[in-house]
Amino acid sequence: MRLFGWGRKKQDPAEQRNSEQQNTEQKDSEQQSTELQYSAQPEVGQPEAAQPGAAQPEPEQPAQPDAPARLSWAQRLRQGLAKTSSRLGAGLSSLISNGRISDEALEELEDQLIMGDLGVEPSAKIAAELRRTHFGREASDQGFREALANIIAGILEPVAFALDIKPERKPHVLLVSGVNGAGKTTTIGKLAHQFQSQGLSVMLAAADTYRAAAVGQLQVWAERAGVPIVTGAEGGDPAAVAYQAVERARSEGCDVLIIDTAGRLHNKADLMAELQKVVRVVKKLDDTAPHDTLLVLDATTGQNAINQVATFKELIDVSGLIVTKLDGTARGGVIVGLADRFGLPIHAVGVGESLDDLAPFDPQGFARALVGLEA
Ligand SMILES: Nc1nc2c(ncn2[C@@H]2O[C@H](COP(=O)(O)OP(=O)(O)OP(=O)(O)O)[C@@H](O)[C@H]2O)c(=O)[nH]1
Ligand SMILES: [Mg+2]
Repeated sequence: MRLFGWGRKKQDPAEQRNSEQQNTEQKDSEQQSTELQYSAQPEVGQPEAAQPGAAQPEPEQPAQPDAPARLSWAQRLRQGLAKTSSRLGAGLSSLISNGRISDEALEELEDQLIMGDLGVEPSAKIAAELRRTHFGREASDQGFREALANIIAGILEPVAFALDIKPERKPHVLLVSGVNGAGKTTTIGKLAHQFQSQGLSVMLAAADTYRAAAVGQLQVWAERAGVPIVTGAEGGDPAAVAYQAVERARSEGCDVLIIDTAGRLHNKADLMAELQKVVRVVKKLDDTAPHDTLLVLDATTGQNAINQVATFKELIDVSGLIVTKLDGTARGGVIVGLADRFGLPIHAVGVGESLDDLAPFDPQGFARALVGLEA
């Protein structure tokens, strides 16, 4: 069963990762720094500051039924990308002011794309492709944007894969990783809701035992989505929580188990050891699990998201990405860089803080929104 009921099916993970590895090994070796930098978002409930029993941060309430109609996810994405597209848009309009595409114009475009967080290499590729197809030719503003959107969509299409959930695994295990504040817990709530509404039975596992408020946050999302949750003691062993959760999901015949993990530990080595232990322990019960290892990335961190993928890929066998906060950032162009550099599936994008704010990754829609075109 596929999340959202559409989208291409992911390749066999082993096959996917082999080809992806070949594709990126060279690029990885070119990477200057893969140091893990944490999200720019303020940390919710620092471990030192949190007291047992302290009030849990209250996540935003879902929209009321009688609230004014919310924007569709595509509108929110467009609004979120407006900052990028208006910057690019101004650049694009000046490029074709004399009706033709010049050398200077293409150089300017490349700079605009880099500033739009698409990354140096993809920006150069896009400009080169436009040169090949449009140099010296007459172009209208609309036509030029269409050409640009098509080239960008061409980079994104190979990575747009829906999550392919196999309920017969009972449970299909999703391990969710990412730096602190990336949006893991929120995304898990949204995923649980999506799966539930598709008729799947879902269970959550609160394997972020490091931060005092983390379990409470996941509990709130479990209630909203109406799904059971397995928790452990604060400061307890996250791998033990994951193990119990797989056992319970199995005994209750659950279709999907989603495991939340810590985004920040004392240091990177601890984070690595903890994630790897969770994977090892889950494999004791099912050596094919976790069936998806998702890395959640905060689009507002821009190019740092690239470093996060490189780092997590060293720690765990990342099978796909979910990019959050595209509703409010001028840095959404980073998705193009992620697609170009890693070729990892991008399963979905976060476009807000409510249950319904997880959208399938639509390369055409995204590319058009990025350059300021209607869907
Ligand atoms: N605007 C917007 N905010 C989001 C989105 N996804 C998550 N957030 C917000 O980002 C903040 C951090 O989200 P969490 O889900 O707690 O992040 P996390 O990765 O679990 O963080 P840690 O548990 O600290 O590692 C919260 O305030 C969320 O409401 C999104 O798609 N759009
Ligand atoms: Mg969390």
